[in-house]
Amino acid sequence: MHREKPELIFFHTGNEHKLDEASQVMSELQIKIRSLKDISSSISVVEPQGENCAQIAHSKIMQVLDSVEDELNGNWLMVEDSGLFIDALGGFPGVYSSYVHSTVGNEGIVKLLEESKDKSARYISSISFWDGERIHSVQGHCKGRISLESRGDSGFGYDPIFIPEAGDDRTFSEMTLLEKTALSHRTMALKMMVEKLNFPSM
Ligand code: ITT
Repeated sequence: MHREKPELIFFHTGNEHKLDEASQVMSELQIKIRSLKDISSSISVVEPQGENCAQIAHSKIMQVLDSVEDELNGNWLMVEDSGLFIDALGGFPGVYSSYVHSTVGNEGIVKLLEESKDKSARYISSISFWDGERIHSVQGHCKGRISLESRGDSGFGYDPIFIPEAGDDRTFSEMTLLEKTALSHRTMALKMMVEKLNFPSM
């Protein structure tokens, strides 16, 4: 299927870092990312429960579309659900990443892993998007490992303790925005979103 490349995509998220990362990645493709809050301030979404990020992202976009489809004027809309999946903890915190981060935080995760030899983990990003006609889903991931020492000031969430496998020994928080987006799960999902519709101009 061939579609025209969109000039603008509205992103429903309460996380400014996700917006910054998506804007940076998509600017290279001449696509603007704008917060959905810019056109609609009263969207009420009940944070969906689900077994995986893809299910959660899908339920979220259905709810958001229900309340804003008329205001989109044919523009695209995206939502993203993401999380950190740690192998030695059976994928925890996974779909609970946001809650776990705001409760026990990075220190709590480090404590759980202190005795474990296996520090491998991955970030997953699931994007559900509306192209004006239908909903599509894509997923990106980024393999890495957990650092027992928290390092760096940039990024957000688990970035101070996440060392991406494709990088050097630095955590995501020790990298610039450009360095993180060159490797991240979110970038992989965003690029798949663009490729999925196989724009003729790309
Ligand atoms: P929205 O749902 O409003 O988009 P959120 O931050 O609540 O924002 P999620 O529900 O998708 O997002 O939760 C994902 C959590 O996983 C996030 O809050 C972080 O704790 C963690 N996470 C996901 N991607 C991350 C990244 O690139 N860097 C650091 N932590 C990340």
